[in-house]
Amino acid sequence: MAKSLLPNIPKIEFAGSKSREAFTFKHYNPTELVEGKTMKDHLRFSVVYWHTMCGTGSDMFGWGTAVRPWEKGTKAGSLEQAKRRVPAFFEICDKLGAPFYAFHDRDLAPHAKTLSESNNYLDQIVELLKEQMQQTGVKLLWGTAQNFVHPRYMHGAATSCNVDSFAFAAAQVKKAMEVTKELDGEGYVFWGGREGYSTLMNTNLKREMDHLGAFMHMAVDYKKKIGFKGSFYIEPKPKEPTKHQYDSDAAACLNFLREYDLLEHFKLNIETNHATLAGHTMQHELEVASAAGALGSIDANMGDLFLGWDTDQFPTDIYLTTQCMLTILKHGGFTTGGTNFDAKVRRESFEPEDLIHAHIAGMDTFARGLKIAAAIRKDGRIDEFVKNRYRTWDGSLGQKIENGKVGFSELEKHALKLGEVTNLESGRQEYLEAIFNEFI
Ligand code: XLS
Ligand code: NI
Ligand code: NI
Repeated sequence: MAKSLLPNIPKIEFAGSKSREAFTFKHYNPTELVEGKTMKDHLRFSVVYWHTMCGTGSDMFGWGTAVRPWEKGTKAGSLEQAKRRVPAFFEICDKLGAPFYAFHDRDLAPHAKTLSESNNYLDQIVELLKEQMQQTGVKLLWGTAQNFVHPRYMHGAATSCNVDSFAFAAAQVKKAMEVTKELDGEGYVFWGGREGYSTLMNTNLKREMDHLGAFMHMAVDYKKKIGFKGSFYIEPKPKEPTKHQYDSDAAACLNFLREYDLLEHFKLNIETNHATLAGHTMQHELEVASAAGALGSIDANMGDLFLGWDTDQFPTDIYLTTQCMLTILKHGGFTTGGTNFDAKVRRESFEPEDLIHAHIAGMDTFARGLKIAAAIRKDGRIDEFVKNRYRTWDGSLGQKIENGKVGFSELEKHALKLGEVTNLESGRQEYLEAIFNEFI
């Protein structure tokens, strides 16, 4: 056994809601059955490499604050630093009992001077990942390419005005897909961090969207070519870093996928803070994705509604996680997707143990959300109300409309006969909100 890099952190076990021990789960009990399936299989928790290993706590106004003993003596941005992070990361996943993780190519291994050298760095880290995955049993939920940090992507990657940047992005995604396949990843994510614009003055929107469509088709072709069986996801986000991103929300992504004939190849990876930046609730985005049969995975975090940017906080709001789990359960649960903590500790939470507290908080909050959602479903009053609310549609007229058997003329005849609509009923929002609260 290698030496522990977090010697003060025990293996985190379920201790029940009465426990006062910090390093225990109060609600996440991986083997507990909910609706006939274990919590572990429902939630499919995943730890992200980028925030967890590479987050320094720096912001626009201040240097990094994070203390990471495993990096001691290494140079920032060096391959040696990247290598030191690997065992620390898997120790964290292992101690949390998180079954999955996710990465960007360039947060595993640093940028090098040339593409082939960068690929070589990545290959060296992939070997270490394989060893750790083997030892711990932690699996890869998804991989992705970081096509937004380097200056070559200043105008975008797949939507750059410069064709060489497009080619570079393609090469990077190609390699990231190969690596994801090599590590048996269950999915691959596309998040277009710079696929948008900062002003329309200099932008040919139509041409950029066409290029993005072409890029995605190339990715689909390459997926087939290498026999990668995982799911492809697009992750919507409306802005930041650009003023407007083309994948702005679930509806915009679905329209893009339909317009470019890509819908059958992609699902969505929905992130809470991105939903709120788009002016939607997380549950709205999940419902839109689910309605199109495209709910794939979630980036579990939450934002601060007083701040206008992606604060990527750990999800600790029980209302939020209950709403998420209600929609996810209704959708039939995850298949290749999971609950991926795309979240970072606050700048002031600078100690290694804060990474553990943060994940315990997120995992317990989702476990509670799952249990509460299951209880609300079992109670059935809310579902029954919704079903009943539409019951006029179950009558002969409603059925004719739903089956495309009538048009405006027949409906006019019906309306003339009615004189007025006299059977309207209350929406009972406050009553339903009170029922929801009974279970919180
Ligand atoms: C950034 C995104 C990013 C994606 C993966 O806001 O959430 O981290 O999840 O590229
Ligand atoms: Ni994300
Ligand atoms: Ni984000």
